[in-house]
Amino acid sequence: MDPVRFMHPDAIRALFSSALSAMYKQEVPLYGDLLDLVAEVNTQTLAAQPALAERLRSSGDEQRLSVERHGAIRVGTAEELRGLRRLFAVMGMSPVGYYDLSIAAVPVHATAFRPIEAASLRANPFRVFTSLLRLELIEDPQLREQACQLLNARTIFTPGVMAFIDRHERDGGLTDTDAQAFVQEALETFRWHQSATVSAQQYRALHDQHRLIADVVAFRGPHINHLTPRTLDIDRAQAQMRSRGMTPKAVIEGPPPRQCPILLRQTSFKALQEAVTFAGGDGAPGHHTARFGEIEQRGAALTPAGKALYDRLLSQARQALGAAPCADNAEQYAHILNTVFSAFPDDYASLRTHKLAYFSYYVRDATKARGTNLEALIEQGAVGFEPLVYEDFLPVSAAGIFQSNLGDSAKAEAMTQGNQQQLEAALGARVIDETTLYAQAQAQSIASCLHALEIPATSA
Ligand code: OOG
Ligand code: NI
Repeated sequence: MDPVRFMHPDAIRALFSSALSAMYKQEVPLYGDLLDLVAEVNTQTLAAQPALAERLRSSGDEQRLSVERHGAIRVGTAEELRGLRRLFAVMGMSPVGYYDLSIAAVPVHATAFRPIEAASLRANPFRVFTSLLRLELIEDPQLREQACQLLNARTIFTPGVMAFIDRHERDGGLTDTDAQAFVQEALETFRWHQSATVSAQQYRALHDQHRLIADVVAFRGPHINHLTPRTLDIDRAQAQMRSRGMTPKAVIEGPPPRQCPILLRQTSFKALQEAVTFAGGDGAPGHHTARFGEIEQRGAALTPAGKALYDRLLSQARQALGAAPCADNAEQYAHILNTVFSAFPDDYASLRTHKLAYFSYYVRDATKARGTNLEALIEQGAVGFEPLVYEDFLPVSAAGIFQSNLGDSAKAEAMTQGNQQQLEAALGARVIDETTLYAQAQAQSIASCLHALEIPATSA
């Protein structure tokens, strides 16, 4: 008998990510325009920078360019979050990192489901930023109770997808046919529902407490709220959004443009106002604002020391600006950010020797190797290094993305402290610490260099 053949989780993830993109393009046609814009900018950038084009070709990143994306959803209960953990596990995605958004008065905390192995990230890096509403932050007890009831009354997973998840957990995988069907069923959880589950009046009450609460509570499921392709030139893409009928958010989140990009820069077109119908006798028409399109440009992953320097400089820049970045001070903010970040070394050699970023090491020329010391091997040209790409998110940037899509007026003080244990209890699992993943990847690359050069691991 033939052994059962399972589809690789990386392949299921690729299938799901492209099916989700197709669905979202249909739901939000402007996202399709964003994809076109990004493809054009990427083509222009590659034509203008042959060295970059060559680097992407040789690393195999060129093909991956058009499939790189992340998405985001927001759920309301522990049960929903736990279900998502099991659903994403089928596609080889694990919860990584803890993000506290209450720092920006958004009543959620979050994790990102993503592949963690280098080979899987290379195969398809699709990730989903997943937020859990913190119901305890709803002040009005009656409204909190009502939200709770609405959430408990809904089921965001189809019976079909649950059956496939069970089968995956029982058998250790899904066959090709099952995987295809699983993807179709899984899409239903992410689909937009034009009819709200609440009356216009209930919607208003939830919305007035916080726009995000209405978005999570008033619908049948956690519709995907954006997808994010990768651009090679985010400044150019941002500048061209308006000519394509998109309203860009005022500033690009993250570090300023640099020779050696670090972490993550992102921007979005602002959420669209969409027609919805409310429950109740007359199915009253109304509107809801939640869904948008985003673009991202990723750079080197930073060590804790590098991240601390980044955080310090970012808050220094914001303090110097004296207000939250917005359309009126965007130019000034860009200027301040550039000036302040001149304190962050901008060449890979310094980033490495100051231990600010993580790197992957590789054998460049084994014939040049003399001795066993890693630094000496690098100097001799025997071993080379390249930055590890940052695969995660940034809390301050995420808060900025949330804010600009919830209406810029929603700026406020931190509501409370993060509570990672609470998120993990809801998730039914610990979140993986992202720093550990980068440190491991770096250590592994060093180990395999030494192995290839036949140097005992203990001597470097
Ligand atoms: C998530 C916002 C965060 C990002 O890229 O930082 C995010 C949301 O609006 O639900 O997606
Ligand atoms: Ni995003």
